Amino acid sequence: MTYFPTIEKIKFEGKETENPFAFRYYNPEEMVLGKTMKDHLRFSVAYWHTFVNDGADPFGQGVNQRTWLTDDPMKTAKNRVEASFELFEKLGVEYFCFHDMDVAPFGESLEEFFKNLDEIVELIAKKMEETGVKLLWNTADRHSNPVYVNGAASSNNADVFAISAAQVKKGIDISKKLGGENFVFWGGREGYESLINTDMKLEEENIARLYKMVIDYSNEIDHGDLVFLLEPKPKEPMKHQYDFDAATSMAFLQKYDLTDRFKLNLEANHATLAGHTFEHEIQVARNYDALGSLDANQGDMLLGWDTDEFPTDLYSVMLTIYEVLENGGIAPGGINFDAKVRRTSFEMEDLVLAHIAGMDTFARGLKAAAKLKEDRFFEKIKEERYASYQEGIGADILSNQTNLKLLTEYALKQKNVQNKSSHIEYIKSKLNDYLV
Ligand code: XUL
Ligand code: CO
Repeated sequence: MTYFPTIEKIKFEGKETENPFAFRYYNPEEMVLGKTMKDHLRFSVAYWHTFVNDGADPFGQGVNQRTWLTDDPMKTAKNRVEASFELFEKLGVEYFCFHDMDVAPFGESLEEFFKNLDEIVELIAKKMEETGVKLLWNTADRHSNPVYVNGAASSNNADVFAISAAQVKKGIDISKKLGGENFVFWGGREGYESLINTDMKLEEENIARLYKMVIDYSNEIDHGDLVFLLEPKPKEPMKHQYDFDAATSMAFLQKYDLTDRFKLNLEANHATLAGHTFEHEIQVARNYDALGSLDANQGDMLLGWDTDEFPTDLYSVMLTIYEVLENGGIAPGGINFDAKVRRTSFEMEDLVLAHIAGMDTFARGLKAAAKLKEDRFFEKIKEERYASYQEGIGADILSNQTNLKLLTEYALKQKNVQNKSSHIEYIKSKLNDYLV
């Protein structure tokens, strides 16, 4: 049985090819800065957008043509597993990510959900073994079930806190069984609508309590290498999300002493919703030594919500991958396409075309970023710009050998302080050269 009968294994054919089902830039084994493209990029497919999303929006029903759908939810879930591994192999993507709710139907109760999960996870394990595809991360969906209407670990209802904990425990058990490298917490409904009825301090403390339990449990079951990732997002679904952006999330992790086991999973569209660029968020994470993994997508500045489009904006991707290179790589994280096809791209083949577009954009971005690094493009600019810290008073400041009194003495002697122009327009036009 094949779910993508018209699709062969996608090959690299180079940029001149007219074949839409070929890579024009992504050449997995090609070496870039001493490492294969595939090892730099560690691509992952997001199960929810690719195998579950039906294309419905608030104004219309699902439109996506999907060959795995049946009337029986368990049968559909099994078909999806088969279809997903077929797609991973055809794309040559070695990682995938899923929420518990993506892979198995909830049924009538938590107990039934766990039973369904066990059955499907068994099948996933078999397919992983057969294909060598690995689990980048899994997560517990603690936002779609109506029980989470007031939050999960941040709920005012302690019973809900317990249910959310049980779902997370199951998720970590699944991670252990499947050899997951990371485990994500995106606080889908961890936030609030109004302070009028919200004990924000208690809610945040409770989230931290859950994370302490999570660390303890992973150690207890001998899964202590698992990296936990907090995924910031400023809004949607909640008006105020607690993990607003990278800096807010780091403050939380530091306050509750969680930085040993927790890093960040950063997403491009979440960055722009927070009023930041993706590269800003990555740089913040790097400053804290906390870059974990990336959810690759792009938003639409004209819309202002989380559109989760496949990443095709080369400029932004180039700067993103530059940050990854500066980080010394992204492993054990990866580049997960947390992206969905537009509603008008409803055919099965669009799932393939969209991933090829994202992979090719990242491959091209990688090459441009590697050239920037080889040329020491940004380093040279920054070395010159911060040269005043290399000697004299600047060197004293950097080596902490001065104080307010000494600096005042120095300042009073400076009669003619000169600043230099940044020539930022020239720099931007030179940067454009890396894209052509
Ligand atoms: C939601 C989002 C999630 C997380 C995993 O905006 O990005 O899919 O990546 O829960
Ligand atoms: Co995401």
